Amino acid sequence: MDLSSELKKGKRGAIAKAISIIENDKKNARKLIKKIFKNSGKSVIIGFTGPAGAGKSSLINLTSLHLKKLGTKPAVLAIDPTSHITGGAILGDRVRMTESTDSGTYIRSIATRGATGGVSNSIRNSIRILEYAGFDPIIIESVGAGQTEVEISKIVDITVVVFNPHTGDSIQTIKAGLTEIGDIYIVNKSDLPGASQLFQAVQDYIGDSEKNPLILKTSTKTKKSIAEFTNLLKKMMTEKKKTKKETEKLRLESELKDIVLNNMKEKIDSMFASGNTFSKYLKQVQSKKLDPFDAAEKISKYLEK
Ligand SMILES: Nc1nc2c(ncn2[C@@H]2O[C@H](COP(=O)(O)OP(=O)(O)OP(=O)(O)O)[C@@H](O)[C@H]2O)c(=O)[nH]1
Ligand SMILES: [Mg+2]
Repeated sequence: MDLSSELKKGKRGAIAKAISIIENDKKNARKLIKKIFKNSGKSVIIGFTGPAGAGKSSLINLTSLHLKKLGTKPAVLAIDPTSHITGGAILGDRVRMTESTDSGTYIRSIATRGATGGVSNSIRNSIRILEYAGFDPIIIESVGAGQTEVEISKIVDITVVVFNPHTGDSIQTIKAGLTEIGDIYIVNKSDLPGASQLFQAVQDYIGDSEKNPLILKTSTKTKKSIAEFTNLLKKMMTEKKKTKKETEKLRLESELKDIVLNNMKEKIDSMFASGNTFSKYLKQVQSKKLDPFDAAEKISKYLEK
């Protein structure tokens, strides 16, 4: 049986294989996406982001269980879980997420470091794989920092930002841009001292935000507000479904632009690397036989071929 029909049945082995193809095998990834593209773009994508160790995985674990009880079929993609200091986080994630794994939530770590063709490319297509396998919502966990984060925020429908009172840099992180992206802000580890002050600080920082996001205090230890949070998410999912078709159109527009830009960049890079065309015109410019504008135009014509 071929991979896409195994995927359709939600077979775990097939999902793992398909995502590996997406990550490592450009040619076959393209073939696979061709088969499954048609009905994609319907599942709601929820992003959990925030500083390392804030409790994202623990929260996702409990939330997935609740979401399942509410009749949905969640899957989780953890992005670059080894990218921060503690390392070994993949194992940590597996341990912390075992509960939801046992209940049938699919969890997968994907690396974006060194990924070819852009970070979002592999995330977008991994989402398509999970969607084809019947999952909705698809939860993306990422440590809130840098370019990856910006790219992820273009892909998700609902953004949950998680803070905790134990990271000294929390307020710094709040200032550093996370205030703009959240639909829901979580002050996790509310069982620990400092949670109320942090809650207040978050409220102060995002109080004027246009999105008018919600702020909740949770604890995965005492399970405080977990059910409330999940119900809220479920409600938001229903709302986002209504506009998903339009959102998907815009996303496809930016994806197509990304791919075209990327293809052009590859072409240009390989032209620079191979030397022939570029150095031919460069020499003519350097010997003043050709001006730079004419040379650039000729090079562009060459690239169009
Ligand atoms: N006291 C307390 N500890 C928590 C709570 N939630 C998570 N933790 C602990 O905080 C640590 C980090 O939790 P994770 O869920 O792995 O946090 P994370 O944000 O996914 O971390 P990274 O993926 O490594 O960035 C673990 O030791 C958890 O047991 C909470 O509500 N209260
Ligand atoms: Mg984690």
